[in-house]
Amino acid sequence: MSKPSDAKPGTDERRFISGVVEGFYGRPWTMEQRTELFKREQKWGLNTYLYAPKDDYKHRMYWRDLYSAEEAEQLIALISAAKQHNVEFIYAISPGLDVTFSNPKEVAALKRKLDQVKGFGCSSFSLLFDDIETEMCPADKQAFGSFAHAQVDITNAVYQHLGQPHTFLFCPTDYCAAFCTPNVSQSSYLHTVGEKLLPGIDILWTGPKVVSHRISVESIEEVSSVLKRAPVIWDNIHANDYDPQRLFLGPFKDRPTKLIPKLRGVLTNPNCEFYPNFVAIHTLATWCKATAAEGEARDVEMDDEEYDPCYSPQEALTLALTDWLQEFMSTHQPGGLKKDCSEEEPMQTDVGDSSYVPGPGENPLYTAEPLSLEDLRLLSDLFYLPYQHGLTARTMLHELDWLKNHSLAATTKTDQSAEWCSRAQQFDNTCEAVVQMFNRLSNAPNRSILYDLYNYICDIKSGVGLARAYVKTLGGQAQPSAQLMNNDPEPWGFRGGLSGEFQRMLPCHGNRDLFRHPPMTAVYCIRPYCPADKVEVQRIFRDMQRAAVGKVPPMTQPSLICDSLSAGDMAPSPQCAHVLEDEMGVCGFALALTDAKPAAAKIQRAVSDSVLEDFPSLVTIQVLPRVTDPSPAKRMIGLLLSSIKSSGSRGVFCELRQSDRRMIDFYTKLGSFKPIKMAGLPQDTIAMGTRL
Ligand code: GDL
Repeated sequence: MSKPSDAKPGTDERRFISGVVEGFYGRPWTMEQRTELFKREQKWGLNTYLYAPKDDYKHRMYWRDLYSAEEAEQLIALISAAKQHNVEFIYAISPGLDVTFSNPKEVAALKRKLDQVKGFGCSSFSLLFDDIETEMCPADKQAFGSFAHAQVDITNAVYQHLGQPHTFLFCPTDYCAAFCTPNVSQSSYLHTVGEKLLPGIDILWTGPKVVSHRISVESIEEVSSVLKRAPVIWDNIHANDYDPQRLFLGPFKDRPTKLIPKLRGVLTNPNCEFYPNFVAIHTLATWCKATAAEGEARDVEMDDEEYDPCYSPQEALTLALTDWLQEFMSTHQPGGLKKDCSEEEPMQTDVGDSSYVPGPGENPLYTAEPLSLEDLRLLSDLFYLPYQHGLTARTMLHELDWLKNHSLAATTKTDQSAEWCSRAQQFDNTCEAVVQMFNRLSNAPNRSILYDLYNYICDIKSGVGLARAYVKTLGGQAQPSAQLMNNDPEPWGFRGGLSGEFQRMLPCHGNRDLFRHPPMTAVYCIRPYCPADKVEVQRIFRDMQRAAVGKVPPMTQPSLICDSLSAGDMAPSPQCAHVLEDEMGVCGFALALTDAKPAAAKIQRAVSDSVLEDFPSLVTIQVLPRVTDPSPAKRMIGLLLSSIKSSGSRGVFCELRQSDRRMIDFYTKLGSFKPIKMAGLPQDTIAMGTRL
């Protein structure tokens, strides 16, 4: 057995693997784009590129076929470009569609192919078994105890054949917790892989799901103990190959930096379009560097699970967008304008006749303001992350919803209120900002980025345009145009193609909006709160605080008496706490203290005896916006109030931030809660109470 090929004793033998996996379905990147990627990786401190384009013929479907002389030349150049930029090139192959594991000829074919690539100068390899049929053929069933045994056998053989490369990655078929039967810790597939795969082979893992919303330290500890090694995360957070209308320009997030020492590495499998991946890769690089700040920051014990002292997604995004803005201005790319554009110059730089000066009475040259950082922020907000829209997008959806529900058609009033008009105007301004962003993007000198973004920005411009026109008709400012009313609309009047049509025929459009989930099909469970719920309750509390106040950091908000309950600093009274669950987990809570005094004392708030006489108990309730049905929250508060009453209490009160319109609405609609006067209430907060 030969020694690991490129281990450099005392150097970076086990350096953290960080970089990009080109592992999506669809058109692979070009050699030119990949070389550009290596440059960027080097500049930003990332060290690895995993070559795994699903629809590259010879990576997967025709994995046995050797490369032609011409292809070989290209791969040799690519591998050497990676070396030049200090990026480790890992060549991956996916034989799982049709390999017969037990046939020695198949094993030989695999070795032959990888030997050829080794001959191109590549010294790191990977075998991928994701997205394949799990049923073995009869010959393999006879030869192997299980699918895991078959995969491990061929992987170990190839790894040894190649001389135990320094980096060798294996992608299991069960590559995320959701795929494990019955779960990670009891998966016999993963246990076999963990026990039998040679220790020098690292294992790829996408987290709890294929596209993981969050990846927790606990989940990685669990899988590492089964795999007997720290995994390399194959992160699909920015992958968009599953939906042609989506693109992800938000920051790498919801992976605590505490994960870094628990992982062997992270590779992001980003958007299919090469150029828009600037943010995905740049923010991953910032995240990977977060260990540098480790020492003192790690000592800070933060209660907020989501707060990461070493990494701020918003700051990382700003850094990325600031650099990206420069990139938009660059003309050094295929199809870019030949001439640098300064701010004063017209953007339409027709190289052939740039000296044209319009005469008197003629059209002035078309001019456009240069793209700004704010434009890019807006763009990122509109195309944010798979489980979250950016702030502006959320605000627009929220405002449209409000405008719709509070328009004349929805109320009995005869005139749109001043508030309605001002919010409609604000909505219109944001729509206009989207249009302006589109115009400035279309004029950016870097055409390569623009062309990758074009379909997406056109689509959002149309979507926003429709919403804008609708709000105008609600406000009575515009008559629906002949085009809108027409029975023979233009094709853009029926968007989304056949797939869109199928979606619209399914209940609730067959999907779950990030903004609003279908309420009717959800089943809710209300159960007593237990100490293990503390973390989820804290998360909901923080999420809702952020959503209510936008960008204001939670610590700068005034303290409310009930905060210590929601934040888990004080335990609720026995039998006076419930949580609400739906199929995705805990989605709400209702907590109470039969005696509010200790909670008030904790934040040094003097509540008058007369208030406490009438309302001695304290309640707090929160429900995530995905619960659009108000009845579960009503039931929860009903249960809570009856427990408080049976403890002998005469009344309850709650405190609310003015910004928390949803909860104020909720209590108001209950009818029994009325605003109460309370001395010493912080600014912008109100108190409501009810007798029992
Ligand atoms: C997957 C595929 C990946 C694809 C991604 C997102 C892995 C290991 N495999 O399951 O090729 O791009 O989903 O659609 O993630």
